Amino acid sequence: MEEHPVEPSTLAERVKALALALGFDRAGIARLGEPTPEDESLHAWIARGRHGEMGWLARRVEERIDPRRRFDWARTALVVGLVYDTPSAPRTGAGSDAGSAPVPPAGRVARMAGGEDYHDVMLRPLRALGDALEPLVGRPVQSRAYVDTGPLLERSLAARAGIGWIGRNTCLIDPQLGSYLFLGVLLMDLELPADPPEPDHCGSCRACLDACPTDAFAAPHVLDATRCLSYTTIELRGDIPEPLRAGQGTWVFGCDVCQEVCPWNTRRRRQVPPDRAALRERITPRAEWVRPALAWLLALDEEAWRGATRRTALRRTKRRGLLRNALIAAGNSGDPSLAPLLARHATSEDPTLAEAARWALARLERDP
Ligand code: B12
Ligand code: SF4
Ligand code: SF4
Repeated sequence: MEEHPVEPSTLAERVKALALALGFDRAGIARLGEPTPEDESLHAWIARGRHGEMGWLARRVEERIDPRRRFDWARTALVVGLVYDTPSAPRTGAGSDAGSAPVPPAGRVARMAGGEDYHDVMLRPLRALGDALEPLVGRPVQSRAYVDTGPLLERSLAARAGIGWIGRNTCLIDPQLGSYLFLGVLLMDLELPADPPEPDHCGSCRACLDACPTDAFAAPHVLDATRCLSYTTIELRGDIPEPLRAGQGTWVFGCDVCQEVCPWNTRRRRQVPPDRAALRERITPRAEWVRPALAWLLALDEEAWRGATRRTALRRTKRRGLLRNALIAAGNSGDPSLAPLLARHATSEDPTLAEAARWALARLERDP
C-alpha cells in the first residue's frame, strides 16, 4: 500500500497535542543540531569540579552534550513540561504529633519533592507517547524517554524546543508558567521542525544571585553545585560543610530560594492550566511534607520514615540523610525545645549524625 506521509509541521502539532492530552502542561520540539557554546561550557564546569561528588555527571559528557553520539537515529527531541507548584498545593500542615506548642518549629522541603516521585509520574506517559507515534506517522518510530534518567542536558533541550529560556539561576523558565516545571525528553527519529526559541527575559534582574543563602552562583548562569543546598541536602552523603550550615536555615530537602524570588514565578503562578490535572495531582506535595515539624523528623524511626516517604523522591537521601539535614535545621531554628532530641542524637554511633547534633546544640546555645 502506498504511504501517505503526514506533512512535518502537521505531524509536529499532532505530537505536541498528544503530549498535552496525556497530562503535560507544555510541549515543544527541538532539533538535535550542533551543540551550542553554552552546552560546551559543561566541560569547563566539570573541569572546575563544580559537580562535586556527582561523579556520574563527569561521565559520558560528549553524549550529554549531543545525544546523537549515542543514538545515531535520533533527529529531534520532544520536550515536555509539568508544573509542580500548584495554587491548590497545601501551604500549611504538619507531620507532627510532637506537642502542643502553637507553632512547632518546622523544616522546609523543596516543592518538587513532597508528592509522588516525578520521575515515575512522567516516564510512563512519555513512553506511552513514544508507543503512540507509529499510528500517527504511519511507520515504526524509534524513540527513547528520559526524565532526569540519563545523560542529557534537559534544560538546554527545553530551551531549544522553545519551552522557555535558561535564567541566571540556571533554571528553565517558561514565560507563562514560570520555572516550577519538571522537564521530560523523548528522543525521536522523526524529522520535524523545531519550535522558535524564547528570548531571554531576565533583563537587569539579579534577584536569584543576590538571594542564594549559600552564595552558590559562581557567575550568572553558572552554579557551583557543591555550594547549593539542593546538592548538600540531597546528593552529598557525608558531613555538610560547616560554612554552608547556617545558610541552610530550616531547609531539610532541596531549596527553592532562587526560584521563590524570581519575578516570573510570583507573577505567573496562577496561569497553570486547570484542565490537565491528572499528573499534577500525583506530584502535589502531601500535607505532611509541606512544613514538616522538626521534632517529628528528628524522632522518625526507620519504619515511620519508610511509610512517610513511600513513592516520593525524598527516599533519595535515605533516612540518615534527612536526619542529618533536620539536625542542622534544628540548630538553625533558634528553638531550644529541640535540645533534648538533639542531645539524643549527639550520642549516635553514626559520626556524621553525632557531629551534626553537637553542632546544632552548640548553635542553639550560642544563638537561642
Ligand atoms: C545535576 C542536577 C542538579 C545539580 C546541579 C544543578 C545545576 N544547575 O547544574 C543540583 C543537585 C544542584 C540540582 C539542583 C536543582 N535541580 Co536539578 N538537575 C540536575 C540534572 C540531573 C543535570 C543538570 C546538569 O547537567 N547540570 C550541569 C550544568 C552545567 O548544566 P545546566 O544547569 O543544564 O547548564 C546549562 C545552562 O546553564 C547553559 N547555559 C545557559 N546559558 C548560559 C550562559 C553562560 C555564560 C554559561 C556558562 C552557561 C549557560 O549551559 C549549560 C549546558 O547547557 C538535571 C536533569 C538533566 N539530566 O538535565 C536536573 C534538573 C536540572 N534539576 C531540576 C530541578 C527541579 C532542580 C532544583 C529546583 C531542585 C530543588 N528545588 O532543590 C534545584 C535547582 C538549583 C539550580 N538553581 O539549578 C530540573 C529543572 C527544571 C527547570 N525548570 O529548570 C531538572 C531539569 C530535572 C527535571 N527533569 O525536571 N540539580
Ligand atoms: S537552590 Fe538554593 S542554594 Fe541552590 S542555588 Fe538556588 S538558592 Fe542557592
Ligand atoms: S530572579 Fe531575575 S535574574 Fe534570576 S532567573 Fe529570575 S528573572 Fe532571571
